[in-house]
Amino acid sequence: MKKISIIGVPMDLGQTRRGVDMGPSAMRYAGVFERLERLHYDIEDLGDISIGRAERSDDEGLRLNLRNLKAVAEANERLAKAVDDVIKRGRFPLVLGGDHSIAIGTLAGVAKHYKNLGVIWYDAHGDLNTAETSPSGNIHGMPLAASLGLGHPALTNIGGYSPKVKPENIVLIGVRALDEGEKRLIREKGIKIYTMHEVDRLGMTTVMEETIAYLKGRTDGVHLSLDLDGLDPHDAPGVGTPVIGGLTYQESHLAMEMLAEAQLITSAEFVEVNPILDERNKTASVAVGLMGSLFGEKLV
Ligand code: 5AB
Ligand code: MN
Ligand code: MN
Ligand code: MN
Repeated sequence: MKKISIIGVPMDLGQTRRGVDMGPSAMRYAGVFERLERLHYDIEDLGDISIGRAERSDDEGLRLNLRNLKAVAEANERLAKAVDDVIKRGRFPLVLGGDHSIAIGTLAGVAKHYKNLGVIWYDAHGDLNTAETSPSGNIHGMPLAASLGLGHPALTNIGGYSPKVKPENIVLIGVRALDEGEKRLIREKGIKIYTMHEVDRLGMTTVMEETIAYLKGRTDGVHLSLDLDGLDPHDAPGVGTPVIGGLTYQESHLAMEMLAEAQLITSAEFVEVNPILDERNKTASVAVGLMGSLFGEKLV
């Protein structure tokens, strides 16, 4: 029986919209624990990682184009440790965000347990910026680059090692908003990507069949990093950086169901839920529903 440990990460320092720190509470309120318990998992909730506070004048971070660098790095070190402990205890880490900068810490905790960790990045964005290419200085746009070993050492060396993941072990799904530097990086490193164009042309069934076949052959564990803004804002309005033309609720459930069937995923995080921007906790509920499908919930 799968044993799941929930870790909340009330992080909002990786971007500038307040409220995403309440994401873990919103997903708990939407019933994540009960939902998975009903599927007969051994489930525990470890509570929240402490985040610290933004420095009043974050001069260093702003000079580097890395807003709140110190606080983000410190929280990610704590998260990496917590995730590492969960895996050492033979349990599945389920991380609830918080903004996407926390993927740096999650991956730092996960990747040391695998020789060839795969990553599915389900997101409207590539999150492949560094301070040099970022138009915003927001670290939530940088976690995948940092995990590849690109960017400031305070981010790339979380957990005391780098890189966490190889470019050929990554699959991006749902992408529809990339900065120029990110496009260059994807081309240079040959990162596998299903933009909305490919999802529309091939259909989600083929996208997931190909993704699963691709990762099954080359990885010994796969982390799912699901940014709720990968979904269309119609289905997931409570996110800080919505982009029109996204993945539907149905496509997303299908993707999770196919991952469940393939028994591919060994760790997961659901990020960027912002209850202040949401409609009656809709986005948190959608997130919890997707977790249900990921963990094997069936309609009949
Ligand atoms: B998210 C943008 N590329 O770097 C940047 O929500 C947006 O974790 C990043 O995917 C969005 O600021 C980060 C313009
Ligand atoms: Mn995003
Ligand atoms: Mn993201
Ligand atoms: Mn976002």
